[in-house]
Amino acid sequence: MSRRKNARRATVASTAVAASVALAAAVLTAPHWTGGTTAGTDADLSAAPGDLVWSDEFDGAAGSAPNPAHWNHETGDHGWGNNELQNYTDNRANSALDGNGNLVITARQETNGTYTSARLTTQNKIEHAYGHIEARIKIPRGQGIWPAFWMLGSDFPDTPWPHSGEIDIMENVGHEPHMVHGTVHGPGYSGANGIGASYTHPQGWSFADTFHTFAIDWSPGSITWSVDGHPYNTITTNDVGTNPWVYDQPFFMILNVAVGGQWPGYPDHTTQFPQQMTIDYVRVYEN
Ligand SMILES: [Ca+2]
Repeated sequence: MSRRKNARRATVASTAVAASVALAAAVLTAPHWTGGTTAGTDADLSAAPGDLVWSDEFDGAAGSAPNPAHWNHETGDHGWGNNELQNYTDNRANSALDGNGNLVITARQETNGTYTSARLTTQNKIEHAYGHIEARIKIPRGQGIWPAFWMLGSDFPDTPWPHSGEIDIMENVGHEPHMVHGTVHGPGYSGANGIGASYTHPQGWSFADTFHTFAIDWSPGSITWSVDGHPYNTITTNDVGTNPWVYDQPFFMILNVAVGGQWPGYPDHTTQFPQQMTIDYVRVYEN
């Protein structure tokens, strides 16, 4: 297991104007990436999860909406603080169950050249502190495509980002098809100074080729990231130094596919649309 701190860009966390401004400033001052890779050679598996306390298995009729008791749509085309291109919609063309037990988020290039996609959150519906939080996902692919499974503190936006806390369970940028990233952003360590690590596919294959499970094991003062049961990074209160540890509170979950942005760059002639992120389930277990 390798452990490192990567400087990297912020994930957008903003629906509030004030938070957008703050986040945009953080992002714009953080235009470099100095991260490295973590080989997927860990032999030990995550601790066995405890009782399942919540899940969405995404069972339902093809074309139906994700369960509104669990999921909100966040919509808009304002760039989300990262100069992203997509307009997030609540149209079934951008998010729907597939009838085979999956939620599919589809990023499309529309006939007028613009991009649409979807961003779903569990805010004010499903919020948890601690446990084993896992999703089984087949990510999309391509330059400028940016899928993510992540969380924000439930007090956002009343508590502005990054003081609200952000836990990125899985992010991928299309120009790194063999790599995923796990990161926390908090006060004093956000944007370029977010703390995290990356995990490289053990065979060097694209994560978009098949389903993978992306998880955190989260307990007071500690978060461990894993892919397919292989832990690859642990961050504890020691890692944030004198900065606040803001992860001892409930968080809500987010699933989205962004198109373009400072970190992933932008689609080019190699990028094919539509692109789909297929989510088999999201599960929360007690630790
Ligand atoms: Ca399923």
